[in-house]
Amino acid sequence: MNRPTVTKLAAVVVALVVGLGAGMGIGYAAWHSGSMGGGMMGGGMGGMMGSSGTKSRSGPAASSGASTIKVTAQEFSFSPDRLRIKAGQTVNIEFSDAGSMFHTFTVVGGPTFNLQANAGQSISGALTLSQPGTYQFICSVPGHAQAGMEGTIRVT
Ligand SMILES: [Cu+2]
Repeated sequence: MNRPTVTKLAAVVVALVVGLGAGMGIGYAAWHSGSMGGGMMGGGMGGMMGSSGTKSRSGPAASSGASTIKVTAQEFSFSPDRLRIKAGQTVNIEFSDAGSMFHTFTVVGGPTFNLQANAGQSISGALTLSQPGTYQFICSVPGHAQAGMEGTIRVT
């Protein structure tokens, strides 16, 4: 995941080219039906989503009374990209897509937690990480994490 910038750019170009070709339909279907929870995203790496997809959530709905962490996505970064929460504490992640493409906020290696939004949309979900450690979150659109849409959640 942590490649030099030049390689990241190359990866985006490759993803774009592949996405414009045969990858579109297959990648979209694989990504949509695949299980996001276990780790990386199954077989969807070939496609590019463009602006497709709709606002949706996998994981608990926002919890009233929990504190809110706002995370904004754009091409190709998250802001902030370093989050910190307490183990076992439920926080609402308010994910806003301020870019011009479809993006997701997807926790890797933790409980299933995925927020996705088109440009201009925002959506919230309740996130609870009970085990201390450092978790990664990414945009699961193929190529986006490699382009810089990744961050960490420190749980202490
Ligand atoms: Cu993205």
